[in-house]
Amino acid sequence: MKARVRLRLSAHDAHYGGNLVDGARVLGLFGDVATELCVRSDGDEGLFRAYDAIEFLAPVYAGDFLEVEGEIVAWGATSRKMRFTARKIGRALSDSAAEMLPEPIEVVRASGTCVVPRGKQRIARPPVILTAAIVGAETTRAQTPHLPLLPDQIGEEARRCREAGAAVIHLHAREPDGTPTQSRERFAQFIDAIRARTDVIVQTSTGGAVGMGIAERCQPLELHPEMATLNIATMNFGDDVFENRRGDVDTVAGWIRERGIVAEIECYDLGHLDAARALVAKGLLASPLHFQFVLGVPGGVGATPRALEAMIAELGHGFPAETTWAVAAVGRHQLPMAEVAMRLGGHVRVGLEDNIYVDKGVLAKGSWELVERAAAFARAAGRPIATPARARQLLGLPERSG
Ligand code: KMH
Ligand code: ZN
Repeated sequence: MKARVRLRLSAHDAHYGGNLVDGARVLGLFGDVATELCVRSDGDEGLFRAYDAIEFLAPVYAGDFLEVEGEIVAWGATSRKMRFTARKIGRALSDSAAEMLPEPIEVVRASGTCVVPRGKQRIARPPVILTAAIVGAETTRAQTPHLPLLPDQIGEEARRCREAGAAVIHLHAREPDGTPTQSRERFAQFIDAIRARTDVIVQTSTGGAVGMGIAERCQPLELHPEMATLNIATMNFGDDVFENRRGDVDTVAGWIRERGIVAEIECYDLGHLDAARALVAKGLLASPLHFQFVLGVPGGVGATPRALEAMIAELGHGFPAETTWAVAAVGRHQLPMAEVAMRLGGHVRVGLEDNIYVDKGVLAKGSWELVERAAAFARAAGRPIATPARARQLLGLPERSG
């Protein structure tokens, strides 16, 4: 969420010799922008609690035109962390001459926190969609005895995840001995077991396991699931190569689209957003778009807030405004990055596919335990947890009866 003011500083604003404007004047403008952000986010003016950084980068003079921008970059239950920048976009010359600058000059940069007490929050925070990735293709029973493999185990795991707050189940299939499979029949059994117990959205994988062919991977699409993943580029995947050739990606996107299935676009790196942009341009992806930022796969982008912010920033260029995004971080990054995503306004995926530990050295007793943890983060960030029905609305899926 952003807010912006543009204004011209007058002779009244000059405080020091040589027509120099004091830095406090610009901080006052940051305060105005912060107030607008609080009004937009919470329907309340809020209170500015503290700056944690302020940098004065270039002098400001009477006669300068400033553009001041602020953005909420993280949300707590009552805190709104903000980033500000003031840029000089024009200036007075001599006599009545003036010019607009060909390139803005950044004059002040800051970050700080505003607080809106709970009782004054008049606008509800957006709900968070929790996805549980309960099976995967790589996690093994040798790593964790809690991995579900049989239809009844899958159905029970999905039910427990739903109880813990999950609205979506990201689904892979396995043979009873744990071998990954994309068999249509196996998926049908798993989906039936889930449907018999709960109303979650089932999102089938078209990624399968590394080494599988595209046709093999796409068998679950024949079952017309509500959602399916779309993997967007070839990459190293640990010691393996996860092959997603451009022509194949186009084909899979076309199959998903022609069946009316909602795609979840899996992006493991910054450049994958460019690949997605190209698919939008070709008409192979339709709005509303939903992205999964998979962070921390060896071969993809690292699981850091910095990387995530760069990926979110890409969504502001050439993608529809209603685009949604989620984070699935792998291994020990799963829960910390889930919390970051929640505070940045995103959705979250957790589960044994990506991480088997709930605490350092403590195995999660199931994906549901990781969902419980993610749900607690959501509550701490003041975000309601989307039911499957609400998630269907947010993701542009038709309502489902029964
Ligand atoms: N098993 C990974 C190689 C997806 O589900 O679409 C790919 C994967 C992605 O899990
Ligand atoms: Zn997967």
